[in-house]
Amino acid sequence: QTATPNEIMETSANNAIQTFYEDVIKGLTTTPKRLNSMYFYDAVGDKIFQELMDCPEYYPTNCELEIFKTKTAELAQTIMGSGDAFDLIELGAGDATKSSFLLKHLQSQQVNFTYLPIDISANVINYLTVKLPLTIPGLKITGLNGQYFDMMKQAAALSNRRKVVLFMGSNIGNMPVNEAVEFCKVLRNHLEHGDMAVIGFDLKKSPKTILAAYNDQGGITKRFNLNLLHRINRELDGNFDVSQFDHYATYDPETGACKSYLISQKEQTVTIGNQTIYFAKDEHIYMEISQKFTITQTDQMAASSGFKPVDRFFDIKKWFVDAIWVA
Ligand code: AVI
Repeated sequence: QTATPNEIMETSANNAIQTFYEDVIKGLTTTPKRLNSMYFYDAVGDKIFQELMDCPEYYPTNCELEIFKTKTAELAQTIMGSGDAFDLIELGAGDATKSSFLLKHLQSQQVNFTYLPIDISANVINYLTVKLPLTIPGLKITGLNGQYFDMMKQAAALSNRRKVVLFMGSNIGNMPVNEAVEFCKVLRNHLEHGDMAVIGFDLKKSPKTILAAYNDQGGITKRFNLNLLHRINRELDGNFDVSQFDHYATYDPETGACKSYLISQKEQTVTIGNQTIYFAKDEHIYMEISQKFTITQTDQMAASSGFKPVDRFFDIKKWFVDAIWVA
């Protein structure tokens, strides 16, 4: 018997919940406790992240937006290479606010390219495939809904044109450095010689500026972190008393690691499904790393994953870089 589309959707939703549950239990039963920041982004988390991007202390979004707004022509020139038709793939496209500046420019110059946004959210892909051709008439777009590398395989199967991959927003900083190198190696393995990657890195700067961005006065980052506990309550039958956890952010200027934690305000137990988790007073849950880089480190990362750095674009303050690598 073949499954109906509804049954297939239900099964994959159940699998996602099961994986979420297993990851949460595994993370909260190891020492020190940890949760994976990729689970920040449910519908509520997406909204809080939007608020965060608009808050005065959170600078990375504005810096990269400035690069895409003011260096559009140079960026376009670099990625166009010899001018042959190419595929522009964006990993984790979101609402494509920043990349839209590049897309508009390429379209206005009648460059022959297809935009392939990849996102884990079907909503995002549906929205982009409807909205972008309205705001950028004539844009060729093929949305791909799924995991990055599964979708890159699909993109390779769709055409043998040269590929340019955008991986922006300093998303690479949410992996520990060794995992980020592994990620870039896998990315390289999904590309052909001559393909390109445009990678957004948040750079080392005044530790106070960095810490303020991850410990904003309005408490948006705190809500962003605590939302994961609410999400566990909502989706995994948890009973976190969220008011008994506080947000704590650190930045280490030596390593460039900005880390956030939730701290248990008292001795307490929490149940999630049929598991009981004990928290000592002041015990922490490690939530997220947002790694900051030097230019030398970005070049080293390119070299150790099989890319050659060929160009870079900075914002005016040099707080952020979009590095251009060739495979
Ligand atoms: C998505 N990512 C690059 C953000 C960052 O800056 O690490 C997520 C974030 N976490 C706290 N504030 C923003």
